[in-house]
Amino acid sequence: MARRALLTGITGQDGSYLAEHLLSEGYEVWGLVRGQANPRVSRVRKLLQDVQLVRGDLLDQGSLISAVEKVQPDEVYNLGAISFVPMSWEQAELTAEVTGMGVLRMLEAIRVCSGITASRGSASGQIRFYQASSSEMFGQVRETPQTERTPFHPRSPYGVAKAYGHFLTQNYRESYGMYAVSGILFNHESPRRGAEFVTRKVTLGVARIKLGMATELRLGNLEARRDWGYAGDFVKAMHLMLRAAEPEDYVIGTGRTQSVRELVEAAFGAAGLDWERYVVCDQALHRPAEVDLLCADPKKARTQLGWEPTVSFEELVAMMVEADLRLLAGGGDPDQDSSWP
Ligand code: NDP
Ligand code: GDR
Repeated sequence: MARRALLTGITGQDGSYLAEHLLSEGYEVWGLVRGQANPRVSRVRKLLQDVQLVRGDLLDQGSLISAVEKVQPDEVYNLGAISFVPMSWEQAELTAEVTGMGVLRMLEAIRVCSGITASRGSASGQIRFYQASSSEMFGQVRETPQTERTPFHPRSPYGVAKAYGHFLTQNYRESYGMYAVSGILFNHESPRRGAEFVTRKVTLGVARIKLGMATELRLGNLEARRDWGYAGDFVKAMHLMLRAAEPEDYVIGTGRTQSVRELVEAAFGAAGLDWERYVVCDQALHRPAEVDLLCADPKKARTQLGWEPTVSFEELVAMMVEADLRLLAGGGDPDQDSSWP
């Protein structure tokens, strides 16, 4: 029988790539969708015809229990979150509820549906759980590069909520013997990345300027450094983690770090433009507390899971610029567009 996976966050970037990967591995894939008329569902239906949908919300415990009961998954991937860091200062409580408490609700849904208690652990056939943890938990980093053992110092309500979900996942593993793991993923991008994140904002900005649709691009802190990889590579690591013999947490990143300034240079360069003529630095886009530097040490994932990134930073930027030039030249609207490349 095909293994069955339930994904929260199916309408997001990672949900789409992970669903494609699991389908290619012969899985039956279910996606949790919220809202009575969620506009992003049509995008999922168009791209992923073989994914089945079930209604539910990370804010609603009963809906998660119903979804797990209905789907009877072998694996649950919790990708759903409020994931845009600046929004977590504006709506800190909602971020705590969705990004933090949502993890508790999903773990409880699995525990209740599996009949697991403190005295009665789960036997074979248990549901395996993946939590989308984040390098934002490292925040003001204590060492570089960051490993599975680097202490956390989150710098945003988002990072704090992710740290809660991370420790809770470890705690359910230790308390109940659940197969529950966290992937501490560094930034990963693609032509399906939300337009609010800096890589996509830059590649869309480049495409608009190149096509004569804009004359400038306003950005915040150009000095921040990130370890940027390709989302299509990173979702494969999620799956490898859930298929490993032992439940363990892993850092997933490329091991290279670039500044936002270098990202901008690469993206404008890929379109034959000089970035200094177009980029405007806007103090209003700086964050109340910044994460200055992230760089992964993915050695554990390489040695234990055999995972390696396949797309370089330069290839990723070129891929995104090309996709956005195609999208906008074809009359597509990145905010409305229902066709994902
Ligand atoms: P996106 O922002 O693209 O997707 C977020 C998803 O969460 C959407 O499908 C959204 O659904 C869903 N969601 C939001 N609120 C709720 C809710 N109340 N109940 C159920 N679902 C909800 O994120 P990514 O795909 O980029 O990231 C996936 C996960 O990985 C997130 O948890 C993110 O925090 C984490 N992460 C991402 C990294 C990255 O670089 N991309 C790095 C490290 C961690 P809807 O359409 O209904 O809004
Ligand atoms: P991040 O991604 O906060 O790392 O979180 P984002 O792309 O938003 O920011 C990266 C860096 O770029 C700087 N920056 C800008 N950022 C945005 N969005 N817009 C701008 O105009 C701009 N100018 C400069 C930021 O200050 C920051 O330093 C992402 C999300 O996917 C999280 O959910 C995930 O957990 C982490 O990556 C790992």
